[in-house]
Amino acid sequence: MTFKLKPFASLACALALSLGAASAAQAADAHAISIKDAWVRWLPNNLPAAGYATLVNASDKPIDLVDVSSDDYGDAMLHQTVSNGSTQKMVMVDKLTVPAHSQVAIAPGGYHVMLGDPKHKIAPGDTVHLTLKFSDGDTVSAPFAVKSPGQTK
Ligand SMILES: [Cu+2]
Repeated sequence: MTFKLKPFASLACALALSLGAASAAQAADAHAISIKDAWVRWLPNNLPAAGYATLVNASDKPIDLVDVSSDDYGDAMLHQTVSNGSTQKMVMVDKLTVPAHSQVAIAPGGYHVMLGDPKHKIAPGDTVHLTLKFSDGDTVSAPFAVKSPGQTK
């Protein structure tokens, strides 16, 4: 197909390819960070849901998760559950660092993405999308499977 292009077109094409190669290392898996096992624990009565996932950093630099948003929820923010003796509370988290060549679990008992103000009816069995923004400038949108309250992973 390339040989059908006029010479200037194939030159432009080759140039685009070589420019693209510069970012190809970062784009080896499309993103330095990949998102695994993403799910949402749905709660009835319009209670906020909680999003969970494992963030895998394939790069050789630490990368921070710096923002979460969703087209499906008006509110999406990273929280951490912390224990104060016998009580637990949630605190806001500004960023979550995923070490180089490592992974971090956003999992029950630790971190969660608090999801409130659903923009449409959401129920177990649905799929919602969260957009995660990282300190390397990358933005990753991932499907999250909506599960019933009894699910733990
Ligand atoms: Cu929370």
